[in-house]
Amino acid sequence: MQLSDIKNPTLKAWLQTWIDLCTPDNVMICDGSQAQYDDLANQMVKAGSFIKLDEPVNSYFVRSDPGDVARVEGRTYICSRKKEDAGPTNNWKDPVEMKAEFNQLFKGAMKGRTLYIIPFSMGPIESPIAKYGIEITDSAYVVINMCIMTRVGLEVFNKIDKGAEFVKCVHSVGAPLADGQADVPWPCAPMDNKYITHFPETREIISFGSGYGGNALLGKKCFALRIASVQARDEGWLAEHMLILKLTNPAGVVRYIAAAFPSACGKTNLAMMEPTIPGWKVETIGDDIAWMKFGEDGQLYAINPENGFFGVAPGTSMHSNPNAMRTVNRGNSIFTNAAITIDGKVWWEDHDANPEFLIDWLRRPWSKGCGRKAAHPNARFTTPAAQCPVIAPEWEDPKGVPISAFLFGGRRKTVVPLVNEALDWEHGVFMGATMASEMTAAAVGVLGQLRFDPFAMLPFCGYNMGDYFKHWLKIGAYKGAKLPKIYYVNWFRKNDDGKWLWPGYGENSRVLKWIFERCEGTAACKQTAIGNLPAEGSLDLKGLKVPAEDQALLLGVDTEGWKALLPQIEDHFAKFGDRLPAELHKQLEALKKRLG
Ligand code: O2Y
Ligand code: MN
Repeated sequence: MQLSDIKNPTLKAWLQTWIDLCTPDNVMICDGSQAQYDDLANQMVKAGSFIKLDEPVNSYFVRSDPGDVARVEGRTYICSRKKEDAGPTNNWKDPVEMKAEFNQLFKGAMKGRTLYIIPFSMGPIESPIAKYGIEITDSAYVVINMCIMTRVGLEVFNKIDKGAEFVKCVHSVGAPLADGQADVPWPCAPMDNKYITHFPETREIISFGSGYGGNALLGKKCFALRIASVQARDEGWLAEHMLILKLTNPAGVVRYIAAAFPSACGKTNLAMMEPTIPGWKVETIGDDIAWMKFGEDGQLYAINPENGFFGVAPGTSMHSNPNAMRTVNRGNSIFTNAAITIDGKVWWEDHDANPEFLIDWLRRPWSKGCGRKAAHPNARFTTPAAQCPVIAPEWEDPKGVPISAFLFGGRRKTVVPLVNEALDWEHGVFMGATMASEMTAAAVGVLGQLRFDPFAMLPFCGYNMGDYFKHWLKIGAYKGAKLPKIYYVNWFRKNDDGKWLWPGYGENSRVLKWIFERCEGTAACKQTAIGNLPAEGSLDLKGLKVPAEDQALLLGVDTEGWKALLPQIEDHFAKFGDRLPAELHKQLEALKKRLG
C-alpha cells in the first residue's frame, strides 16, 4: 500500500502535514505482515542495531543508548487547554506553545530516515471496546515492537474510512542524519530535549527524542492510559492500569479479577501465576492495562487492549514467573538492554542460567562475581501474548470478560493487612485513592513515609486526578450496575526483624481463593474499622507454615498504625483542593471515627 492509496481526507491531510514538516527520505506504510516485520528486523541487524539470537527462534537482542532506558516522567506532559485540567499530579504545558515548539523541533527531524505509518488497533479490531490509532515514527525498533504490542493492520484504515475515531500519534527519535552521516545503533535526543506530550482535547500524542518503551510505543501508556482515561471519562467507561486474570475453582466455576498495582510490583507475575492450592487454575487475559465498559446486563466487561507483554526482564525466572519464561522461550521476542552470553543467549539478573562470562548491556565484558549488574534494571522483553501457555482462550473475546472483583495494592511492610474487602463502592474508591507504597530507605529520613499512587495511575491519568476520583464514584452510581467487589491486598508485609510474613508468588492464590469465595458468597469475613477481613479459618492456609503470631499480623487491624497514617492521607488529599470529591473527605472522617 502507498501513501496515495489513503483516501480519508482528515487522515491524508494530517499525514501530509507531518511528512512536509519532518522531510523524511522515505515513507512506508506498515501492514502488520510477517514479511515486513522480518524485513525490518533484517535491516536492523545489517545496521548493527539488532543481534539475531540463535535461541529463542526469531528473536532479537538490542541495546539502547545509556541515556534512554526508561519512561521519563519528568519529560511527560499533559497539554490540556487549562492547566487545572491536568491537575496537581501531571506536568503541564500550554498546547499552543507546545505545538509551536514542536514546529521547530520536528522541522527536518526525519531527514535521512524513513517515516513509518503504523495503523493499529488497541483491542481486538471488531470489539466494541477497541479503539484505533495511527502512529507516525522514524524508528524501525518502534515499528517492530508495535507489531508485537498492538494489532497492526491495514483493516484499521477501513475502520477510519467508515468514520471510526483515531488517536493521532507522532513519534521521532529526534536525530536527523546530515548527508553522508553514519547512523548510531540507538539514535535519540539528549534528556532535556525529550518530550512525551498528550493533547487530551484533540486526542493527540506527540513524542520527541526517546526511542524507549512507554515513551515511544505510543499505543501503551500514552494512548491506552493517558488519552484513553480522558475518553473513558467523557464516554462513561474505565481505562485502568490493571492486569486481568481468570480464576477457575475445582468445580469449574470461573471469575475474572482486575488488579491495579504500581509499576514494578509484580503485575506480570500475578497475571500468569501458578496457584499452589490444588484444583485451582489461573489464566491470563492481560498483564498491564484493562479497558472496561458496562454491558446491557449491568456487568463491567473488560478487554486487554494490548497484544503482547513488555515485561521487566531482571527478576523474571522459572521460580518467579515460569509462564513468562515459557512465553519468551517460544521466540518471536525482542530483548532490550539485557546481557548476552558468549554463545549468543540472553541473560539478566535472577535468570535461571548461570553463566561465568557475559557481555553486559553496556557492551563491557562481565564475569560472575564482578559486583556489577549485567542487565539494566529496566531491561525488557517484548513478546506476543498469544504465546503465553496460560493465556485464556477467551482473551480476545470482542465483548470482553465480566469482572467480579478489583484488587488494589502496593508495597507495605507495615500496618496494611494481607487482604481487606471494601465495605461498599465508595469505601473501595477511597482505598484506590489512598493506594501507596512505603518509600525505600534509599532516601534518608523518609522511612515510614508513603508514596501515594492512586489506582496505580499517578503517572498515567491524562486529566485532573480529583476528577478521576469523581469518575470512579460516578461509575458506582451507574443505573442497574452489578459492581465488582473491591479489595486491598498486600503481599509485602514484614515483621520487626525485616522477614517477609507472607511467602507470595503461587501462595497468593490462597488470597485469590478467599476473594473468589466472597464473590460466590461462601467465605466468611469479620467486619472491622478498616474493612472486611477474613474470618477465622476462612482463608485457606492448609499446608502452609505461617506461625500464629504472623497470621495475627497479616490478618489483624493495627489500630495505632492506621491512626498514624491518617495525617499522611489528609496531606495527600489536600493536594487536590476543591477537585477532591466530598465523598472521599467523608470516607476519611468515617475511617477516623471507626478507628476511635
Ligand atoms: O520504562 C518503560 O518504558 C516501560 S514502563 C512499563 C512497561 C510495561 C508495563 N508497565 C510499565 C509501567 O511503568 O507501569
Ligand atoms: Mn504498567
